[in-house]
Amino acid sequence: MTETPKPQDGPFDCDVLVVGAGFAGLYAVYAARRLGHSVVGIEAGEDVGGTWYWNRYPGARCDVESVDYSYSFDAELQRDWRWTERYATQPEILAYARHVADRFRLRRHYRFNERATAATFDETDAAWTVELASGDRVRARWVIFAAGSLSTPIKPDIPGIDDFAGEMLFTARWPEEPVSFEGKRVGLIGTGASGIQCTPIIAQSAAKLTVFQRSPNYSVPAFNRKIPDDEWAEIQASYHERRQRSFASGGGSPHEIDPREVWDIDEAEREALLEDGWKMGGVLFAKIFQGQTTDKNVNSLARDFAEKKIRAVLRDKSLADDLIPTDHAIGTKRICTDSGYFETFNRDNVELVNLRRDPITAIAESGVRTENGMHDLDMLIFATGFDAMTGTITRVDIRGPGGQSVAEAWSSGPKTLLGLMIPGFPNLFNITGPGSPSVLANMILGAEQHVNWALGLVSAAQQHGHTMVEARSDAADAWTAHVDAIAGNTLFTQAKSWYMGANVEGKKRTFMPYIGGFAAYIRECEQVRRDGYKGFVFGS
Ligand code: N01
Repeated sequence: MTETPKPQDGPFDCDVLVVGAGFAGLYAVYAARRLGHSVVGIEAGEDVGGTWYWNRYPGARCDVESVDYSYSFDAELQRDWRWTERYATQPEILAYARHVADRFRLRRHYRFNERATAATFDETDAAWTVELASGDRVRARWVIFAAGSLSTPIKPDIPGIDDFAGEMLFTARWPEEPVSFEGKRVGLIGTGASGIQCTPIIAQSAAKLTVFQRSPNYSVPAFNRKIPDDEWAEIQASYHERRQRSFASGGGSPHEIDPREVWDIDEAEREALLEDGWKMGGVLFAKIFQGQTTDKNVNSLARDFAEKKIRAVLRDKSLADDLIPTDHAIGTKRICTDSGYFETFNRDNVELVNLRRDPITAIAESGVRTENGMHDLDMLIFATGFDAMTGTITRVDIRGPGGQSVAEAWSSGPKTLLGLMIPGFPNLFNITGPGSPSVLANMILGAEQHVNWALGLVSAAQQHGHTMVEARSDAADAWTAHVDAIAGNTLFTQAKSWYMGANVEGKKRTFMPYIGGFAAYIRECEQVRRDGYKGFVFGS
């Protein structure tokens, strides 16, 4: 069994190549090895952690509760790792990823500081040859691409961006060494989840923080807190059942929407449910009533409630008008999870620049120039998002036997079967990609399910003496149309979100994740398996 990949002149062989050492990649290495495959992993970062390795900006925290946003595959790991807070911070999640890597001895499979740049499939011996940035190559029969859904940050195309003479930082590539804001005039461009999480922390010590906002976002407080021992004991006692509920849920955590028709609930109780939902914190506020993201009237209940909450913390009414979204139904862009975001704008050292009224014209040596004037800065931070879901895989020049690249195959939008395989690209599995619940569900449980299902397909192929599996084009068409149709019944397609590819110039507008729910997706996958992997073609 190949365990420790060694740099060498020629390509080295393995059964399974895993791209990425985030939670999906680590699990893929673990699970493939457990099945007896020889496994090689490559990872662009210096160490494991993926998203949580790169996004180490101050205030970074998960918006899924720690006890749910963690692996379920090993009961002892689940028992031994003690989460300290309801929503874990980036350092704690990174420490967890490192613990998992140590505990299951996963690092030895990996080459770190290494990136896949291209891959070609040789049909004669049914293997991928993957080119690495170092110049080395890996040959693998199966490739599990687990490089993340939000892993290609966008550097905005603002004139003069490289002229800025002060410190320039990206939340998605935050340095490991401490960054001081003390006494500095800091500018922040971007008010998505990343910008919203770091704003309050920067404001605490910066001389001045200028937040450049193009689109306001809904954000719900995290109501974060320590997990006391008695609560931890209760969680431990019912962890198995909690996991079962997560796998049977819409979003991969043990929370479900009230089953009643909303208009059958009287107003006082609706208000109480909204208050409870608000106190649940973060994204869970999108899951209070049936129809909340499909019916504008139901959505307005949550929207009006959120607006009242935001207005209540802001002293200046015109600031509230600027900070409250008016362009999308609440929850149709990912609701942010904050710790004191709106309150921060009550501080004297914080200024909001509404770019819809006063757009950026250029970045200069000394700061950001908007139509109304110059904002002099010592530090400029970009929290400007990602080429989500398709950006990372399409940047690798992966070419199937027909010679077409993934980027070319997806030029009019991603096409997949179950989100896992792309027609024309045999033996390649994409984890939490478009066509899967991906970012709409708990990413760790999603990754476990994907990897298990993909490796099940590999085992099925092997049992029958096959060396190749591919998604049939018509089956992928049907799945993609199904993914599209479900999204079309919701309000999500009306928001200019990264789910829709709307944040990237020229990207095809299509709702990328499967929005039918985590449990429904698992049922679909299981049905396909029971039907003898219907829609997949085996070959040798
Ligand atoms: O990125 P975003 P993010 N000039 O795309 C603005 C997850 N996440 O990193 O909306 C000015 O949401 C852009 O403006 P607009 C989570 O799933 C989770 O914050 O295009 N502004 C927007 O405000 C999240 O949804 C957590 O008008 C420009 C911002 O940059 C996803 O990652 C924490 C601009 C980008 O927001 C992405 O979040 C962090 C320009 N040229 C992230 N270009 C948790 O809490 C872009 N913008 C777990």
